[in-house]
Amino acid sequence: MDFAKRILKIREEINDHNYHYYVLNDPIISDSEYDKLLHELEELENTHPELISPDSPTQRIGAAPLTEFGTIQHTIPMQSLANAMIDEELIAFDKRVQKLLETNSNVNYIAEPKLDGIGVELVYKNGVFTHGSTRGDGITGEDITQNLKTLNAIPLRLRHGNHPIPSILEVRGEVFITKSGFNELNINQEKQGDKLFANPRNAAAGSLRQLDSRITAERPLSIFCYQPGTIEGIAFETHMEFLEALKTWGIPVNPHIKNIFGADEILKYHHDMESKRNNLPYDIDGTVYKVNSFSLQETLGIRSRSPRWAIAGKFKAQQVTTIIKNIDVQVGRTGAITPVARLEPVQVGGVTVTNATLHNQDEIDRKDIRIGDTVLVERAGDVIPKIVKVIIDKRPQKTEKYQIPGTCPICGHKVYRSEDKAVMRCQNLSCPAQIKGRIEHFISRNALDIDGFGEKLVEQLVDKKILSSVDKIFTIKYDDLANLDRMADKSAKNILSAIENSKNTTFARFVYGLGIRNVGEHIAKILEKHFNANIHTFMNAQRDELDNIFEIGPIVSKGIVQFWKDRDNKNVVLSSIANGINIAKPDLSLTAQILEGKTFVLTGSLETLTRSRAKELIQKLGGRVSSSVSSKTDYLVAGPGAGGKLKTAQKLGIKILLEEEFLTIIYKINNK
Ligand code: D41
Repeated sequence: MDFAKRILKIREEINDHNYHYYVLNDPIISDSEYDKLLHELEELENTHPELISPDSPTQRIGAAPLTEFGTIQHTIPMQSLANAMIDEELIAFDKRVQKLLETNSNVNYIAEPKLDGIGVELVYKNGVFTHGSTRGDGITGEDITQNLKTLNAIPLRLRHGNHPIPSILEVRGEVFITKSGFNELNINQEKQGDKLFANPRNAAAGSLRQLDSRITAERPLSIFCYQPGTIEGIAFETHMEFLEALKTWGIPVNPHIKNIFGADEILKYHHDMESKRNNLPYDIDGTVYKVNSFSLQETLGIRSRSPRWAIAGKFKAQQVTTIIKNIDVQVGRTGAITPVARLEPVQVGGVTVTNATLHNQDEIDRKDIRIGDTVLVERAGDVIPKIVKVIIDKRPQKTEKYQIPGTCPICGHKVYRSEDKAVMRCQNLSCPAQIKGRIEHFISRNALDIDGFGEKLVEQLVDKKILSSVDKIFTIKYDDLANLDRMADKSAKNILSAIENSKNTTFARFVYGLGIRNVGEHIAKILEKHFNANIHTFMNAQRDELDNIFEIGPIVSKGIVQFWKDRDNKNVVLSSIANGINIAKPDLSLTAQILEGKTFVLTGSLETLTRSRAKELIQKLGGRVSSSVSSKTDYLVAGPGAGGKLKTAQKLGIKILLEEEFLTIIYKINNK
């Protein structure tokens, strides 16, 4: 058999099936048959790696994870859309277009559903997909080529239809997740103990933002394209011709797009789509109307950031009334207390809602929400709807104003309200609702940095009640670990030795690890200096002393005092010390504040230092480390793989240091 021929044949078949599925919306084989073809191709390519080509369907997945996204300039800015909230504004849009075009006849528009997804741009050079980016600020987007390649809906090579292949094709579209794909994704997230997505749009955004495209590949993403960018090698007269050409090239276009004339048909399309919206397999939040003729589009032009030839008609948020059966209080992983209304189940926009978030006490007071009230709820794309207002006429007799309890519903400790925010918080280090998150933070890289102690291990140890607070980490015994599922003798010993090593730590790491509200790494370092690494004086510090520390404001100091008011938090620290935590005095040889006032950004990979160690060194020398480059940056330390940040720094004329140069500075100071 001729392997080369067979490989080409299967690739073509797979591409054909993608075309039938995503463009024609009419699949001709089952998912399992499709998988079989892909599998056969993989095997053939494995045995003949010299025949692999970059546009083979097997090459969608498996690219190495990135450390950050690069940036891509859009050759033509991605504009915004003006919005019409009510019918009259759609009519006014059509009147304006007629007036500007000096015509009384019905204008030809293309009507499109407005997908609630993530705007992207795809670039094809001579028919080959080369780049893909997010919308960003419309001028510069993030380079998400690797992630977009994983979408079967995006052809890696354009099909030869009845239009020639342009030498350059930039096309814009909306990446989305279907409602059913979203539900399945959330079921999986829940199974794995991961955070649930609030709506399909967030799920699509989160999936496209993965640095590891192998995660993106597992998400049920799809795309519909709707707008040209730069096109070279072929010209179109109308928007509809362009959309038709996209389909012949194998690029998906929404099947509900329609050719229409005049304001009456705009309104009819808008109302039709609004009534269909709940039956569509994906979320739409309105409709879009574009003047069909490209030359008329040009005549109309652009005003500030949106074209005069297009408008979006927004749907009204979907509202219904129901009754609040009860109000519960939930404690998040960071201790935030959120009141949740339990509703009489009701259908809104095709989904059943049973809960609504009440945000905080201020929101409850402002709307005077009470148990037993009949309320108007609104679903704006989110699964968790909002309460718009109380229908006061329907309020039963003898209701009471609702007040969030003053103690945590999980651990019973007092809850606090931060000065700047309306949110109440439980600050108990050992609150069962927060303990997993607190432990994960405590052992994380920039805190105690315990190697090999992953999320799954924390989960098992908390569930088995071996860990009920962070100090218990230091009393873990070999048997505690060895008895866990899939724990090898060697791993158990490694973890114990990592725990042992972590006991020699610094004040700043330890205090940061405690997760005191608003005490990040930088503040922890300031506290270390001020208290000369004495944790006991820190635990007993009063408001006025903290307030007087330079760079520490009232919100931070209030949070600290509240944290230590809880005796159990002090006990956790004392027990950690009793179990061997040793807090080192700051390293005086490095305290020359030679980098005082200098801001550093680190990018790319460093070869002799870990990022957190580099950060520590800079901070010890009085410098600051920031995560993004701006005109305030003094130095960019760039290692291999540096991308967007390096470019920005070069543009801004910021001093760039290679790792070696950076180390020389540190080394010199260290030897003074
Ligand atoms: O479906 C959409 N979300 C959609 C968005 C669409 N069908 N067409 C669009 N057309 C444009 C113009 C006319 C400005 C090129 C858009 C958007 N813009 C858009 N979406 C978000 C910002 C801009």
